[in-house]
Parts: sequence; structure tokens; C-alpha cells
Amino acid sequence: MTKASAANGGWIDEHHEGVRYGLAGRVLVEEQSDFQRITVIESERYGKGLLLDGCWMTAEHQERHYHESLVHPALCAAAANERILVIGGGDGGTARECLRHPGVQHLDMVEIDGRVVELSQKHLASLGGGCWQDPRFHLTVGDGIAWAADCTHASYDVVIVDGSDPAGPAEGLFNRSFFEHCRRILRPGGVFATQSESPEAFLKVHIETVRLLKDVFGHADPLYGWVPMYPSGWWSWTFAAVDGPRYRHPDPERAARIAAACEIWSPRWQSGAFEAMPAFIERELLA
Ligand code: SPD
Repeated sequence: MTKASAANGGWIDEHHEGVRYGLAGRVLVEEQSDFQRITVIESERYGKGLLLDGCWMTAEHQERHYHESLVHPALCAAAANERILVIGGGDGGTARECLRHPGVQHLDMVEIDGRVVELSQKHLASLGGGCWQDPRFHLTVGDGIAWAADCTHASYDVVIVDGSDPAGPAEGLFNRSFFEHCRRILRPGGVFATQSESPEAFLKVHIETVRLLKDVFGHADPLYGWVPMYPSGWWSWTFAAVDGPRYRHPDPERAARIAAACEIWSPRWQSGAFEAMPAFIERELLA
């Protein structure tokens, strides 16, 4: 069970399977939306941060680990990166990284919880940066699963899922029929990307997600990195494509332009991160 103890003597913790992952700080906002409990905090080390249903989502001074890893392998390698769909991502960090790519002409972001967007705009403004005003950016507050199901085929060059753990509103973001719609709405040469949990703290979900994506798309590979505030700190993102593992081969021109201003991502880092599959995961995936 995962829960946060927000008023725990100056510590804000996510509890997960007998371990606490905490930051020293104070709670700024705590409220129940129509979908989840939203907590905004001010931490000593990482600036302002966001929890949903007691689980760490992001924080100002470490969000780039997560958002750069999720976005750039896909946008640097899809055949085109003109039309992008982001499902979830209400804090704006994923959209911000996508919009750094000059090839992007239109980005739809479909976030189920409008309060996450409002509170992020107010308290975590650096996450979205200029995305909220960017004319290429189009926000819909609604159900991303229904959006994907209702889309006509071949609508997007890249589909990115930036959801929370598979419980509550994000549960349906990890199942076969959702992934099949994501494949259907990708243009030829398109790339799908999703956060795929921790190989330590969420091993079963991680393995099942990678297996399912391989089955649905034909090609899928996890990339391993870290998000220090998340359970275990060790995290993964999985990329999938129909026509081959094109996400492993960033276009050199796109990559050079983007990597110059990245904190974590570079073609070299990405290459190592795809190779950094631990032996026990390799065995599981081969089984
Ligand atoms: N266990 C946390 C998984 C959260 C993934 N989404 C984070 C949202 C950042 N934009």
C-alpha cells in the first residue's frame, strides 16, 4: 500500500511496500479533486513538489531526470515529430520538453484532472515554462483513454503517456486495448513512449508493461535511469514502434540541438541507458 504522511514532523513521505521515500519540507496545498488527493509541497532540497494520492510525481529541481528521459528518445527518432499527443502530464513538464523541438507543429495534451493543471500552473510554473501560452499547445481536460479510442488512425507522430502508477485514474493506461489504440493512432514511423515504473519497487508492473508493448507494437525496449524521489529512485521508460527499434537511433541534427540544453539526456546517455538492463530483467523478459 502506498500512502503519504504529509504532516509527519517536517517530513513528507511516500510509503511503498515497507519503505518510506521522503523529503524534508512543508505542505502548501492538500485537497481532494474529483479524481485524487493532490498535495503540493515545498521541500528543502528539491524545491516545490507534487504528490497524487500520496505518490511522488515531480519536483522543481529534479524533474528533468524524468521528463528528458521520457521525451527525447521519441522525438529525436520518430520519422517526423510534427504532431504529438501527450496523455496525462498535467504539470506541463512533458509538454515543455516536447515543445523544445522546432519540428513540433501541434501538441495535444489530454489530462484527466484539471486541478492538477491549475495547481501546477500556480505553484510549479517552471515545470510547464512557456508551454501553456505556446500556440502549438492544445490542452483538453478529459479522459486520455477515451481520446485515444476516439482518434482516427494515424493521427500522431509520437504518443507519450505521462501518467501515475497503475491505480486510480491511471490504471487503464497500462492495458492492452489502450496500447492497441496508441499503435493505431501513430503515423508510419511513429514512436510510442510511456513511463514504465521501477524495476525494483514495481517489478511486476514493469515486466508486464514491457512484455505487453513488445507484443502490441512488435518492438519495445525499456530505458533505465533514475528519479531520486520515486520509490527506489531507479526508474524506467519504455519506447515502442512498429517498424523497428527506431527510438534507439536519434537523428543527429535533432539530438545535437536538444542535448545542448539538457541536464541528463544526450545520445551517449541514452545509448547506455538502453543497455543498462539488469540481468534479472533480461532473464524475465526472455522467459
Ligand atoms: N510513481 C510515480 C510515477 C509518476 C509518473 N508521472 C510523473 C508525472 C511527471 N510529469
